[in-house]
Amino acid sequence: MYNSEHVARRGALIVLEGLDRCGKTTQCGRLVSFLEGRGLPVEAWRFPDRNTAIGKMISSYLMNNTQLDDQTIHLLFSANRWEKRLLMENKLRNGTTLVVDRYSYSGVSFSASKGLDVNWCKAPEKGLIAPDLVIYMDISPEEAAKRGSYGIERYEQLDFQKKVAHSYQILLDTTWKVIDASLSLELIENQIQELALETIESCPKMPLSSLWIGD
Ligand code: DGP
Repeated sequence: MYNSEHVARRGALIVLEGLDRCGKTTQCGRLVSFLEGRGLPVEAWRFPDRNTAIGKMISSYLMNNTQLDDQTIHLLFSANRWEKRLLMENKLRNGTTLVVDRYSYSGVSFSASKGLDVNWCKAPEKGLIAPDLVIYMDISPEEAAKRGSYGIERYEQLDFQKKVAHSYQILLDTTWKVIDASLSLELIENQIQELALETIESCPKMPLSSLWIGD
């Protein structure tokens, strides 16, 4: 007879999303330090993962060193998540919480902003592990752009970021937690900590599930 008490606690899949310069990367780092400080098993992840062979192709594209058509780069970003899916599942099942800087929502939002169909963009993401918590760090594209000049990477342009902001709104659902990314670092950090702790506490009762199956 299946007894849930005998199942080891699993880790939580926590994803931070938002426009370039919204502060995600800083907040991911702070959250990981906070959880480590509490003695919780946690790892910082990010997509794209530029260390793999696919990730290097993506990085070269982002740096404008190679040209690829929109569909091809979309599928490479997706493949970069798929090549990490099994490792991700193993870590979560072994009790490690993963704090992930960008996930499939970036995949769909950035590609849809180039004019690709949203459902076409979602298709290759279907079956990846569904996050337990998606935090959207909400900032206007204009304010994000003021935070320091954009670098040389392909998508770091105000007009394009405006389109990405619009695409995120299409994906946003009631399960997402939206945080005002114009608040102070500390206020944002506190809100994220609270959401993460609640999720880590409650998610072991829920099985891992798949993203966008049935959509
Ligand atoms: P980052 O390493 O988080 O700065 O991301 C690099 C850039 O790539 C950033 O402009 C966001 C974009 N990006 C991240 N994930 C995806 C994705 O899956 N698809 C597309 N098209 N762009 C993405």
